[in-house]
Amino acid sequence: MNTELKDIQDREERAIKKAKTVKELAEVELSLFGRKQGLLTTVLKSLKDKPEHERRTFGAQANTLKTRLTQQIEERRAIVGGLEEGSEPFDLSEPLLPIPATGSLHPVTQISEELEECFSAMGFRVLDGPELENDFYNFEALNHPADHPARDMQDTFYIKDAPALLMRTHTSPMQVRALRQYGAPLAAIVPGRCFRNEATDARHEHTFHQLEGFLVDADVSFAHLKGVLEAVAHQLFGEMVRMRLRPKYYPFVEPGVSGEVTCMLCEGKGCRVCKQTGFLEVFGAGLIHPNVLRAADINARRWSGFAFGFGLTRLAMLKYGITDVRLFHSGDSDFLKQF
Ligand code: FA5
Repeated sequence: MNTELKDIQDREERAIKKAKTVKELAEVELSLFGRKQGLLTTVLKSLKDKPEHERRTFGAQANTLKTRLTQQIEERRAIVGGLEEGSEPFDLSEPLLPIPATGSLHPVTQISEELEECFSAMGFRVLDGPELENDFYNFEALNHPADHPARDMQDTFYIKDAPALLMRTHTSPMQVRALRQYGAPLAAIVPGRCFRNEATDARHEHTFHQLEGFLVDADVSFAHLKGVLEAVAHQLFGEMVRMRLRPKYYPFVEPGVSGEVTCMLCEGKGCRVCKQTGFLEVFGAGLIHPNVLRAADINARRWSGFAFGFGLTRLAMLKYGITDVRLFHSGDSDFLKQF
């Protein structure tokens, strides 16, 4: 390489490496390629004065150098480009700043875990069941034959081209599935997601969580059911909470009740959420209908049982003072950060 070009290469490569900011780099670039006084511009302009035999080699070398230096400037600009003027280049060995606090469990998961612990201590096993159910387990086996008007109380989402499949409307199908699998005696709870075709409001969502519980044994009575539910209500909300049971029709229990606890949002005074009653319905319950035991291949003369279904989402509303159920699935991080 021509010595003049070699000198420019060595000196300018050092200048490019030394540049710590975009501004310094722009100065090097200008000194090299500036239109009027740029070093390489002047060299290339001087080509025409060179003798014919030198012009070709010198021109080729000068152009190669121009490409090489332009490329190095671009590479250096990518490195220093993101940095503030005057700041040091990125130091990979620098220790990390403290990482902001990680997330927390969703309030429904928290209440579900609390209940799982409470029921496990009473000897219930914890089971899981399918969210995509079939008509038999969701309705038929639970004493809702086809065309039974009680099906209208739980409309849901059906699967196109598979009319027997539906999104489960409650966790009760697991009563039959579990009894078929494990037989009697059995005590189990099943927390899980349920779906209903609802006109949503402050208390109703199309997707919500329930926690099913059932116990099948010899001579199970309504008193056992009441005792277990009261123990759970006190564990969750304290000894002061009042629970009331009112008759309610469910085809799969006989007798059936709706269970309500003091509305914590208004402390029993009456509000929008409890519809001014001072109580909020949080579960359905009753003694398991013999037809359900038979559908689960259990001898209904020998065994009896109780079952209940808690609205987990409603419990979380009560416990944490949440006034609108639609917040749970809103994805609002300000809401979630509070738990
Ligand atoms: C049932 O779903 C019955 N499977 C419960 C049951 C189990 C009764 C075992 C008897 C024996 P119900 O439709 O009432 O019942 O719902 C139970 C609870 O789920 C309600 O008390 C309520 O807290 C909650 N729930 C029901 N629908 C919704 C909804 N759309 N949004 C939020 N929570 C709901």
